[in-house]
Amino acid sequence: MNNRFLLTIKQGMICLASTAILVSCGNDKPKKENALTVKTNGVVQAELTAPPHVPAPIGDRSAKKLKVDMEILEEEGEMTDGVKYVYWTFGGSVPGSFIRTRVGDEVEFTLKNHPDNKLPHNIDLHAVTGPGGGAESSFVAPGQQKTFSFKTLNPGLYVYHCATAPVGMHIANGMYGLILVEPAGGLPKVDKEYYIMQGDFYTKGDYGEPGLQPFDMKKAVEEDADYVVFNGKVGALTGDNAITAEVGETVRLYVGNGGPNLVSSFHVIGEIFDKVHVEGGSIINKDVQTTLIPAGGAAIVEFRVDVPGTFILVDHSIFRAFNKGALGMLKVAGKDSSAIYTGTLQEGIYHPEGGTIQVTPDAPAAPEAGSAAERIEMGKRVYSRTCFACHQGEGQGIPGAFPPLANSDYMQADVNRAIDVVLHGLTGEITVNGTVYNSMMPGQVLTDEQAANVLTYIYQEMNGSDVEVTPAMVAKVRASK
Ligand code: HEC
Ligand SMILES: [Cu+2]
Repeated sequence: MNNRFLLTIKQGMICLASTAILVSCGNDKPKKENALTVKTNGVVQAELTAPPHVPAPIGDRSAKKLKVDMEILEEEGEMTDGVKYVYWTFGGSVPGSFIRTRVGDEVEFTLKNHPDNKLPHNIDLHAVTGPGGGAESSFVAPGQQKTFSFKTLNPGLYVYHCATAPVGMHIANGMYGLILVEPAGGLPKVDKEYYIMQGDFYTKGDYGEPGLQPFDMKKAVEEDADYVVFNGKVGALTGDNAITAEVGETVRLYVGNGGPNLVSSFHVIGEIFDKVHVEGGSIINKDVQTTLIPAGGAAIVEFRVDVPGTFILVDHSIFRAFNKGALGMLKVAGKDSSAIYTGTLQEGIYHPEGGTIQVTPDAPAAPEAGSAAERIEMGKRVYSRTCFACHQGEGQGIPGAFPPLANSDYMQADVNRAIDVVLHGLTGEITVNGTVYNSMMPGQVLTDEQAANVLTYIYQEMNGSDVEVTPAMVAKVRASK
C-alpha cells in the first residue's frame, strides 16, 4: 500500500489515508466501498406510487442511473368526515410517493414546486450521504425546480421529509414519505407488499370538529396531537380502503413514521411478525409482537397470513388507535384453519371510537332523577357548574358573545339539535331571537343523565316549556354521531 491513497467517504467527509499520513476515519465500511465501486449501466425513470402501493420489486437488475421526478402539491383534503385540512404533499399524497431503488444506483432527483403552491420547500432523504440529505441542494420556490444527484450506499428503508423552516410545520402538514434501497439482488420475494406511514396532526379544533381546520403551532410544540393516523387521514386503511391478502400469502409492510413528534408502537392485532427489519436496517428480528418505529424512522415487517379475518393495524399507544385515528385493516380472505384458530366471531370488536372525551361515571353510580322535579333540581346544579360562566345566571347570555338560553327560539325549535349542541359543541353562524352569533361553544363533558337534567332545567325554568329531556334521548343523539 506504499504511497497509495485510499479514498473513503464517510458522512460526506472525504478522508485521505496513506502510510505516510495516518488519518483515521473510524470503522471501515466495506459495504459502502462495495456500493461505491458498483458501476451503473443505463438510465431508468423511477416508478413512483401513492400509498398503500409500492413500485415493482427491483429484483436482480443492475445498478443504474435512476431518474426521480417529484412534484410538491399543496392541496385541501379530508382528515375525517366533515373535517378538511390543507396538506402539503410530495407527489399529491400523504405520505408522499414511494421511491424504490437499489444499492449502487445513482439517483438523479428533480424536485418541482407547483406554481399554485404558496411556499418554498425542499427534501431531506435519509438515504442520502451528503449535506442536509439533499435539503441544501433542493430548496425550491413555487413554479421552480431543482436537480441533485446521490449514490445509494446503504441498503434499508429510509424516511424523506421537507426541511424548510419551520421544519416541524412542513412535516406536520404531511411532507414525508419513504425511499427503499434494496440490497444487490433484491429483497426475498413475497406475495403482497404495502406502504404505510404514521403521522400526527395538530388542528385548531379538537378531533372531529368540523370545517377547514388550520394547523395549530402551539399544540404541535406541546406534542398534543388531535389526530394520529396511518396514510394521512382517519380511515385511509379501513373499510373499503383496507389492504388485503389471501390465506397462505406472505405480506411485507413498509412502515414509516413521519412524526413530527410521536413514536409508534406498531402492532397488528391477531398476527405476529415473523420477521422485522429493525429500524428499517439490516438486522432481522424474529417473532415480534410490536415494533417501535421512531419519528423519522421506519421498519419492514413480514408475516404469513394463516387464517381469514380482519386484522387491525394499530399504534399500540392505544388511545391513538381508537380515539385519534391510528387504526388500519388488513382483510384476509380464504379458508378457515381449525388447527390454528376456532371460535365464534362477533362483529364490532376493535372499531374506532372517535375523539369525544367520555367520562366514566364515578362509583358509586351518580344518582338518577326519579321525577321531572328532581331532574330540574339536579339540572340546576349542572347549569351553575357548567353553563353559567358563558350563558350567565338567568340564561340571559352576553350580547355579541354568548347567546341567551332563556326564551331562546333556537332551543325551542329543535330539542335534538339542542342536545347535539351540548354534547358536541357548536361553531359558525346561528341566529337566536333575531340576533346573529358567530362564535364557538366547546362540547361539554357530561353524562347522558347530566345533559338530560340540565336541558330539562333550561326548557322548563327558563323557557316556560314542558319539554322533559330524558337520558335515553341524549343517548340517541350521542349514538347518531
Ligand atoms: C365556554 C362558553 C360556553 C359554555 C361553557 C357553554 N356554552 Fe352554550 N354556547 C356558547 C356559545 C359561544 C354559543 C354560540 C355558538 C355559535 O354562535 O356558533 C353557544 C350556544 C348554545 C346553544 C344554542 C344557542 C341558543 O342560545 O339556544 C345552546 C342550546 C347552548 N349553547 C347550551 C349550553 C348548555 C346547556 C351549556 C352547559 C351544559 C353550555 N351551552 C355551555 C358558549 C358556551
Ligand atoms: Cu415543505
